[in-house]
Amino acid sequence: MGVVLFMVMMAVAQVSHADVYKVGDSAGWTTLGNIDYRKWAATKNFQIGDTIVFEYNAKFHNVMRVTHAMYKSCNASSPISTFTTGNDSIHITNHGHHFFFCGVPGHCEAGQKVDINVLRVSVEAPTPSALVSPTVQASHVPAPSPSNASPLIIALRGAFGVMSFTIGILSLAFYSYFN
Ligand SMILES: [Cu+2]
Repeated sequence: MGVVLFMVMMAVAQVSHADVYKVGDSAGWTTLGNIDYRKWAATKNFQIGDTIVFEYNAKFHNVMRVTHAMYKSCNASSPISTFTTGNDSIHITNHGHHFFFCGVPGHCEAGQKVDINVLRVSVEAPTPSALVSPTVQASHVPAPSPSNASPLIIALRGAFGVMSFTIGILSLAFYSYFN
């Protein structure tokens, strides 16, 4: 059962962290406005499962995924992959650094480069309590008697606000039905 619980927890954690990040936010992927993509990336907590979106005018820019060495030297000669649609979604499937720059001559040098670093350890732990107000969790969810609550349910209630809220409602219904 511990394994099942762990898998459920992982699934919930994964789902709740599938965020979409548009590089440069409203400015997008550009050389205009001297956007500091390093600064942009520094404020994000990229996770596996997230999607990175590069939005740009495909006439003037592209996206190349490159190695660290190529990234540092703005060497566009042999990218790992190249994206050219103007609205490229890159799905993050592994930890570590993901280096991207624009392969149009001069653009990387002008700062059109970004390092998407997916940390091995989550900086920001899942905060399900933020989804359900503590008041609801504390006062509206009745504590089930030991007889009708399995350890799994108790564990899930403790671990995840949303789940515990749902389970709480269910046990409340159970409670009023049988009492
Ligand atoms: Cu460019």
